[in-house]
Amino acid sequence: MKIAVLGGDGFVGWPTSLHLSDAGHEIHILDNLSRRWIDTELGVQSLTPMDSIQERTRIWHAETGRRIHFHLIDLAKDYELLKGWLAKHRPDAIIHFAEQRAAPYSMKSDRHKNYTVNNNVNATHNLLNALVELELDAHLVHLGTMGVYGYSTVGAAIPEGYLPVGIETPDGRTVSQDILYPANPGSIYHMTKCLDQLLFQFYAKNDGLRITDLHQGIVWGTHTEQTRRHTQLINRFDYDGDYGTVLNRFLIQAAIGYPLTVHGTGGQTRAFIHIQDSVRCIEIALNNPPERGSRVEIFNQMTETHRVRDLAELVAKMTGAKIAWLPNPRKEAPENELIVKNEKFLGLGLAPTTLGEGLLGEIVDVAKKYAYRVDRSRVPAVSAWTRDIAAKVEHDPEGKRLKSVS
Ligand code: USQ
Repeated sequence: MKIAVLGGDGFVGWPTSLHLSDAGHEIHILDNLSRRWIDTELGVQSLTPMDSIQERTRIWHAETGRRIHFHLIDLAKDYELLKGWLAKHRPDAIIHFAEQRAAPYSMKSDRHKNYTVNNNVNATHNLLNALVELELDAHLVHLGTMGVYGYSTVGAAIPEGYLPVGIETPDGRTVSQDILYPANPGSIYHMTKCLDQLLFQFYAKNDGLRITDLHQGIVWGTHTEQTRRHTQLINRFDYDGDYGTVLNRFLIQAAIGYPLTVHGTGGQTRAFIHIQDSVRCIEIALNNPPERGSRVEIFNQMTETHRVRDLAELVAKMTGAKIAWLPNPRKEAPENELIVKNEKFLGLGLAPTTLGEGLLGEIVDVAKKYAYRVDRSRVPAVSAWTRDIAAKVEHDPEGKRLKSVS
């Protein structure tokens, strides 16, 4: 297949591009490199040293003989450029990762809220609009989030996108219908993914677009089979308070002797998936497109759920790290249960990589190798969800006074 990977320079986009290129597909990365600019804005860098996208693709070609093409395009701002590219290349499938993906970054200030909404919603809408205009029947696979469901404790499993409901009619009958599971975003970032869902519903219904939405959990790990092949193919690895995600952060913190930053009681339960499984799921989704005219296909892309404090205790036990119990910078339930259905990927052959498989130690080793690149002052999460909360997030785990960014 000819596949356009929008946002193919990012944390999941890059290993996905390599994985699909390795499988023999023709890969075109479209990216505005915004994630690299955000590193510059925040004054942080990936734990792992990343080469330019051109250099990465050159190394891939030298290693494998396969070409990955790169096109510098801003989906949210350059509609005509995007449309022109799609008209010229007419890909068979499109994978859409091209969105600002960090909840803390999206909550930093009014400017960051505006940026996240404008960037994410415009990118998605420009893409859908162009597909219709060009009568391009490419299968669109979008990277969504488990966060669209919220993390409330209702005691029942979260279905894969749709909830069957019974509605009473005036004459006393009950009619059944599948509705999108009620959206319950916990940040501006997560809210944009809820808005994406509505855009997908409309365009699938009105124009027959073939769309798969992957509701992904928190990704952990850094290497995949392909990124291991050469030091310059290495994936990015975020550790800072805005872009680092919880389990990877704990592992890096353990590697540099920094107290593990548990927010609140650590009673938050979240869904997780290893990066290797993430790229496999995307391939499975690509190979199982919905029919034209059918509803948006939704998969829960996760393999296990864990409570934050259990993860901290596991990492502490494994490495001897200390745990810091911190005021939570986010507005979120202090404790929640989470049961998630993921039978669709399992039924299509996904064999989950779980926490018990020795990969935690590998990540600590990667973190130790590059520990000299870590700026400890960028480890604390200082983006507060409200002004009231900002006033409480005053000190970092090492006792230094923090300045809230908002
Ligand atoms: N947390 C800590 N300590 C930390 C960092 C986070 O206790 O040092 C807590 C947070 O308060 C939260 C939980 O861990 O309760 C998860 O935070 P996270 O930063 O790992 O994940 P989140 O903000 O939800 O976002 C990440 C990705 C996002 C993806 C989402 C999937 O950045 O792109 O959509 O995970 S999900 O969480 O299932 O919605």
